[in-house]
Amino acid sequence: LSISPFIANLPKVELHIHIEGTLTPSLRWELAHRNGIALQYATLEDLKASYAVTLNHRPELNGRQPGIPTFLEAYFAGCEVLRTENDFYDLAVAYLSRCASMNVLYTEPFFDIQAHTRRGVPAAAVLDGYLRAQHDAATDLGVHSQWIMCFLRDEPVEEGLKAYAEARPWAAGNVKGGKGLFHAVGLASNAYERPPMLFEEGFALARADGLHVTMHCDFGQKDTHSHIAEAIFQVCDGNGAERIDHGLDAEDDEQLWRGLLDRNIGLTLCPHAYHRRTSTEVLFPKIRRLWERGVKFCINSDDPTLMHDVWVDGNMQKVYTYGGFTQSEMIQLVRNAVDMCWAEDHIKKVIY
Ligand code: ES4
Ligand code: ZN
Repeated sequence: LSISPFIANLPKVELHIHIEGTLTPSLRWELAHRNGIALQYATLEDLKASYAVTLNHRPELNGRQPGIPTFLEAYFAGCEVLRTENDFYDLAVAYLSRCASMNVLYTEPFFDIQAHTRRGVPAAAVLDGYLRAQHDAATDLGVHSQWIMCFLRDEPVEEGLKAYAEARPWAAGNVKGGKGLFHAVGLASNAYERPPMLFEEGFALARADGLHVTMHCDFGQKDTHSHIAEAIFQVCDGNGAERIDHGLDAEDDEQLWRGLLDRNIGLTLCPHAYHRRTSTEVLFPKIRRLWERGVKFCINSDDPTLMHDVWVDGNMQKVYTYGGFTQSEMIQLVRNAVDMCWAEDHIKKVIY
């Protein structure tokens, strides 16, 4: 599916992208070499080929094809080469430069601090690398970003709280002396039997610091409807999350989509991620029905390098081509992202 000039030229905002899911095979190869890390692939071509066979993660099956990693295993395996502040800087600058080339003017990338600290990487290496990239991309490329610290929901809650305490000096909000890298917390990784309410204490700490709260409710997960119900009605002292990442399963449950409408909670959808395992005929009418009901959502990429190199422009192209969205509706989808984002007003105004 090639990207039309209309989609390519559209000013964009991306609200659902994991920075670790933007690591290209080429940069991974380069960082492995730089850090003296042996990869299990003999050549860059072999490494690239390994990206074509990543399975979706289906932990409920507790089974897999031998030798082929689940999606999240591949995602965390890629992280291994990220060791120094410069590595994290290079990863982030590569993504933010790509934003410039796609006319993404503003982005809110997720980062998984625990994916690195649990390997012995100092939190400061991760956070200072991203902070420097955030600054340089805004100054040099005009690409502004406000980042989102995710709790790894399949790790113990206590580990998440420790990670938050470590990352807190880099927060925005009302954290005194905060360096301003991230202005929200999220909830990522394997949702299997890990409902949002388990992390209520983490959300409360973040809210007390003046940060925003969002959380993943992955499409097609076990207990997906009850996870979405928690995210809408229960978390944050019953106020609900400010956004939900994915949340597409709300479409076939009236109580849930009405809850999204009533509470003005927007969804950050990633159509290509679902399209990998859902037919065009099922997926795009589903997205269209959400639109017809007035549920607010925007279009994003999730983990582009682990998902066939389909970036936010490719995701928007899919909605345009397969979803029957007009040009003015595509523009409205970008406006939704602007509306849902947590940028300061002067940044929002520049976009639309
Ligand atoms: C993720 Cl739950 C999930 N889905 C896709 N990418 C991810 N990265 C971290 N958690
Ligand atoms: Zn995601």
